[in-house]
Amino acid sequence: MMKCITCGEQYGLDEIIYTCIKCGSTLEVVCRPDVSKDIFNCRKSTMWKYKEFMPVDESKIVSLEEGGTPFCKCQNLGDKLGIKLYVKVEGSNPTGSFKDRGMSVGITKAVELGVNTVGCASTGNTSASLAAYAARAGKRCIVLLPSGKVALGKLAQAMFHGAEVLSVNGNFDEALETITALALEGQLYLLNSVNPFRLEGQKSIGFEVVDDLGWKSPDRIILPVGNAGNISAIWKGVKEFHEAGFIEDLPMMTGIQAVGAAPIANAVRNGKNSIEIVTNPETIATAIRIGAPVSAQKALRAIYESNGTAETVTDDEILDAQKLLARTEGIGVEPASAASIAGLIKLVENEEVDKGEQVVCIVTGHLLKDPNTAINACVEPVEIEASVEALSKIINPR
Ligand code: AN7
Repeated sequence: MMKCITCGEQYGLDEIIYTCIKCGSTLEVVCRPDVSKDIFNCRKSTMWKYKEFMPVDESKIVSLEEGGTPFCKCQNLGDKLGIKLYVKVEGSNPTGSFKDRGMSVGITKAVELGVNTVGCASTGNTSASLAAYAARAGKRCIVLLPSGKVALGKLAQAMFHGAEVLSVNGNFDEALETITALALEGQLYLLNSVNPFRLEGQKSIGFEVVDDLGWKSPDRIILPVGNAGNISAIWKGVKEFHEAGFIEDLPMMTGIQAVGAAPIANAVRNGKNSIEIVTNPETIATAIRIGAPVSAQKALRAIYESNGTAETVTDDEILDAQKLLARTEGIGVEPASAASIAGLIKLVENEEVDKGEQVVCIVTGHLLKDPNTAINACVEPVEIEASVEALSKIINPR
């Protein structure tokens, strides 16, 4: 069943509904399979390894083998910061971001429901992912993007996979409001993260982190927060495995936002249980350029219940962290993803993260999602003649 997180009203899993009819709050899927974790042994390393925890019909699964992403120990950066650091590389998913986990479940649900048209508003990655999974399932796909504010790689993906791409004169929040209204008229099935089935897929990040650590929770999970679906999903995942008795402890959920788009971090700083909408969100990390996150309430619960926190970072801090991760660990991520590393650095400096803590940073999207930002951060290659002499002069100047 689905359940309202505020008033507890219950709904069937095959109702097409995005928010509570009684009180307007967000919904979540309740999923409590009675299984042993031994069933996961010997299964292929994709997020469907945990299929008993996914509330869809197994025979209808639409998958590109998402999940099972690298869990890299980062000794260089960890030593530098005085912590034990792991990075979960979500850029290694089929379309290059964590959204694929949510879309696999979301599109499977669309197939179960028998809808013909799916849609989303997006800062880019959601649309790239939806376009690919909709193509695989043979569904018509409509995406609304904030004009001029979507990184090139993501735009290329959405168009190339055959989505009908519309550029909205406005920001992400306005685009989402528009397409939500269309969905409520029944014109398409909405696959933004307000759709609780999206979060069911994304909770598998939490499953994998504790599985990767040998059925132990890390001290802390740090991730970028935009529409606030992912932090809510990961918290749901680790809690489900905790309730199932697979792990004994829970991580402190720590969300990072850009200074210019920080409704959640602002609320946490002031100890508030609700957000104030940011009307003109701005950051170079266009993926998280969001002022009215739909899962704000779930995210705030995750942070408070887990004794976690939230922090803001500047665009310069994001770009510095992006380069640091690329050059000390070889992991290339897009700016929004680097916010998790920038936030970690800040929290270590402020002594909010303790020395020796075991920290997992979720890096959410691949470097090449935003090629312009990457190129702009570098100097152009030196041009030389095609001769050994010219080359050795450059690489070994005397
Ligand atoms: C790389 O694609 O909202 O807090 O429309 O692409 O769950 O929203 C993207 C979000 C972090 C924030 N990192 O996750 C979209 C969109 C990357 C992202 C986030 C996004 P949420």
